[in-house]
Amino acid sequence: MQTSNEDGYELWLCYRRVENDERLAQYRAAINSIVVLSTSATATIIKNELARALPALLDRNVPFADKSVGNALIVGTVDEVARAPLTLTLFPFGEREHTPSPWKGEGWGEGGFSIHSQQIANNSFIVIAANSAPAVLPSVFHFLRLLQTQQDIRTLNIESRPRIRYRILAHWDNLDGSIERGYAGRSLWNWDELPDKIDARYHDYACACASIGINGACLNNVNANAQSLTTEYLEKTAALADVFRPYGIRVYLSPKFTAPVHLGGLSTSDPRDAKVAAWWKQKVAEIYRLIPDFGGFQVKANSEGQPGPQDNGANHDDGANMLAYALAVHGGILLWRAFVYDTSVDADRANCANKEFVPLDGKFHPNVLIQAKNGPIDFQPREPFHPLFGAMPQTPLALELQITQEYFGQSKHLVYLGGMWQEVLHSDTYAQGAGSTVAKIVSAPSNSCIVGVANTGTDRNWCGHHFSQANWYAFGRLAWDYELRADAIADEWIRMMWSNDSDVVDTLKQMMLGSWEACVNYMTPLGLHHLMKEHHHYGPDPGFNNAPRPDWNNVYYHRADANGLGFDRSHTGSNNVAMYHSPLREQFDNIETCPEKYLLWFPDSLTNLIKAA
Ligand code: BDP
Repeated sequence: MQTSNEDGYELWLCYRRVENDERLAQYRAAINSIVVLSTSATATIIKNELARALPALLDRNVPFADKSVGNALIVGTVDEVARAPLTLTLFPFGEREHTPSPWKGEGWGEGGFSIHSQQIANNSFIVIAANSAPAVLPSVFHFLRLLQTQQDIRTLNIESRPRIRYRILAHWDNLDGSIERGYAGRSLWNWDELPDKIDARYHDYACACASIGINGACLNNVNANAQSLTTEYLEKTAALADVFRPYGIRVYLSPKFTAPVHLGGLSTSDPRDAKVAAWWKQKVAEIYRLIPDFGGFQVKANSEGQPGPQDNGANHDDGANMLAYALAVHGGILLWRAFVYDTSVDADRANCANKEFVPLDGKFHPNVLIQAKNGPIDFQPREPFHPLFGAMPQTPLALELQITQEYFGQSKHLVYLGGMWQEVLHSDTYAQGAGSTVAKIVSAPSNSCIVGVANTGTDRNWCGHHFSQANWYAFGRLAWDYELRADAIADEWIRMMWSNDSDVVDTLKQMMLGSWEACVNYMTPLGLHHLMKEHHHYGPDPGFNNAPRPDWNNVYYHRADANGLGFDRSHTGSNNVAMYHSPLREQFDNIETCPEKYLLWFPDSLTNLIKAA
């Protein structure tokens, strides 16, 4: 790796000499040596990263030691720290009060960690301890982030645990190396060379993900190719899983629903057919033989031409449960996407998912999560939150965000998405009264999950645009802790990536924080949406009206004519407002109370106003 990071390859993991002299002196005094307690593969990664980072940040050698001799950094799992053959009792972990965790019965969950300062006699220690071996890595990165952003580390008392259990990057990568909606080169996964050749970049990718707490990668496009489930490709996937494992990252796949026909020679993919279920059971068992910690499947079914259970007269629950059942015995999860918009269900695409999925609430196997995009149309620059959030109380819902800038000027425009994601996460659904935010709904079940459609590729700077890296970064940070503020995330990213100089930080932050709203204003103001060029989705084309289905036409969405413009989703129109809980449904229904940002999304607005005038 280069150290100047001008080409952006190092992402936010570039370690420059600490510019602030006072801080530098403080860090040098605090870290004389490093003790990494375990000997696992993860520990080797930690050692390598600390060996790269600390000498660069502190501008001097920082040796590794077996035993703490004071003013040391101690790194390990909670158990390792407690058992450490050190001459000092470092930390009273055994006496720690644990609050029940939703998924592990312990206070921090499987990903939680602490970073504490401990003063004993004249010696100070910084103890980094995590609940599980893979979680030690993000905790080390958390500590390095403190140095990169020049925080005061004299008295550290940090505890952190992920609020969402599964934090997954979804790669829309095809097996031929192309990427659907990819703007940063080719796929990182070189299927032709795998499993024999392991590109060093796979490690760097995993390291970057681990540094922000991402713990899953779904490797192939949701518009799936059945070939990814052949033994040949599963062996390639297993090779990637082997690389990612010590970084705490599990792999997931998007299966083609008709794989039993394509690969198994069966005459049907009907999920109610015993032979089909048996085929999947066997296929899943094969996957787990090769990849014992395989994460699960992400499925796009009966959506945009992809096959699914409805092709055979079955429904989403039949399809999802059949796959989920096969995964459950191995501990895998099933992400079933709710991105469906069959015009026979409803002419307004924003209504379709609720109409199809709400009646199925409570019918899914416990390891199924229904995955909805942030908004009900399709990752537009601004949408209200998807009304499925808050409408399926008995089903875990996963939130899908799009990191790749399909509708945001792709790799050409600087658009920082942290603010948008913060807005959706903090949107109040009122499902259980005030305070039922999307974030709370998503994080409540033990199988909580957030998925981000990745923006990575083989471009040297990974994301096509240095500033697009900030969106990868913000996704990971928010997935870990949705209470983090988008501006604080931008601040730390700028400091890590560019500089701690206040002029640089202030200038870049201003550009980043204003960029999303600017994008909304020049692309989809006041709730107008779906105005982009067909197919590639770059640039405006409001007059487009030649698509094979009405809801792929831009005129269908803006409805501009001599009388006004905007989509009528009020009770006089598609009645999409009724899918929201009170008081939102009344608020959105009325032009007087509808937030301005949704003026052309919900109410029978300007058309009526103009008619009335
Ligand atoms: C749309 C994309 C399309 C994806 C689809 C999806 O234009 O390429 O396949 O979403 O999420 O935004 O399945």
